Amino acid sequence: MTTTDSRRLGAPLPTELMDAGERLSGDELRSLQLTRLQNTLRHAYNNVPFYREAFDRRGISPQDCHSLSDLAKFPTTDKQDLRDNYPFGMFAVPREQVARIHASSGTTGKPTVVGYTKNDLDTWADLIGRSIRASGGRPGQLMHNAYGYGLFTGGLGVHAGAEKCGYTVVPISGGMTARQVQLIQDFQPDIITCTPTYLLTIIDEFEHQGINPASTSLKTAICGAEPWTDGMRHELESKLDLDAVDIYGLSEVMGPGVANECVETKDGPHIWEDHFYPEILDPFTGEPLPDGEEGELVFTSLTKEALPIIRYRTHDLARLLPGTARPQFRRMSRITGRTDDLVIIRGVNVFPTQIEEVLFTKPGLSPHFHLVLTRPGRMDELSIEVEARPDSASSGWEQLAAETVVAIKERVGVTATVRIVPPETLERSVGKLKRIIDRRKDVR
Ligand code: DLL
Repeated sequence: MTTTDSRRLGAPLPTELMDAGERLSGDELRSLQLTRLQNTLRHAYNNVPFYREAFDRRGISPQDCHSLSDLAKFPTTDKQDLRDNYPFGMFAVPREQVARIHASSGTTGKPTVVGYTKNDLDTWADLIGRSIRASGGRPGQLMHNAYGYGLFTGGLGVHAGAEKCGYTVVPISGGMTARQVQLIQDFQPDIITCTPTYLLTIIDEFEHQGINPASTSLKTAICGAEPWTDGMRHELESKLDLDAVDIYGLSEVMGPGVANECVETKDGPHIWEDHFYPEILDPFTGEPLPDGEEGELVFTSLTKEALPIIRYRTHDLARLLPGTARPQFRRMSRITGRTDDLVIIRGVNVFPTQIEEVLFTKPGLSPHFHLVLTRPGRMDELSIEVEARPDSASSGWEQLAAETVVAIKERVGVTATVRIVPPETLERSVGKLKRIIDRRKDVR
């Protein structure tokens, strides 16, 4: 972890550039949230058979919501519920009123389909505008948008918001990295948007071409769609000489822009609570946990028309923290990981971000790594394949690997094998990186 002192922080957003939601007082926010919550519960109950049945089964109706804490009495929703109602069964408006559809890539089973009315697209665009300003961007700037375009919400979501809010957008999408470098050189963008691991790939490409990545015009990187650590932030900021901030979101709740970090504090994303109500639940019992405790992040949409979502279980682990740069909105700690990415090695829980934090403390190691899971006997084993930095002599790798094994044992509590591989040997990310390679099923 970098300390506050070593962080570079940007200038705060002047009040006159804030939108109405950002100017709400805490009391005004809570009263708006309650009205919007009551409307959303009614809208979902009246128009989506799935919610009507789920509420009825629990013997609860929208009229029973008198305060924000009453939300805890309502049932939660999971990805499986969207799959069971594939493709359009969760929509609360006739399909003709749905202006756009996105879907999450279904690695297992059917994809999750989400929809937006024209008003939903407008709200989303405004929240992207708010997120870019919070990141340090200002209307009039040029944005290089390297999130993937298509059914994924990253590319088009960020694009439409930036365009509506006064930015010039270059819709490059992900991949063809040499071309990305050329266009950054030629167009001189102020902002880049992509996953943190794809930004590493872009940095590599600059270095291949003999260009110092710190010499570009870029001032702001808005990175998200996958977990990343302060060590990674430091790597991106120092290599590119810019501010790197965290944008969070998920398709089922909207897409990018559910929460965004403020550049003046860089202390975890502020949740745009005028549109999304967050809760933290114990991932095993489903019971609500108080602010400050780590658990599963759950969201209820407050303004969505096409796909109102009630108590959606994200499977992302985080804590809710008090607001800082926008005091009325709570922050979320940066995501530790997804419950699905949890690896259990001899009873010890491990997330890739914990390993990432340790690797960044070793100057000879690059940020390119993955975790390999095997099961040679009855027990799962973890090995970490990590690239050396180009300036790290191979004669020192054995020693470096041994030191890293000790550091992982001390800081994460797990015994892992560390294999240092030469620079440029591991596969590079073009979007969301899959950190875990599961070879357990290969073993018979
Ligand atoms: O990844 C939306 C997005 C696009 C967010 C671009 C930010 C930037 P999905 O494909 O539905 O949507 O994946 C959502 O990605 O539940 C988290 O597990 C993970 N995720 C998203 N943002 C972050 C972040 C988009 N900032 C899933 N930090 C979420 C950690 C993130 N994980």
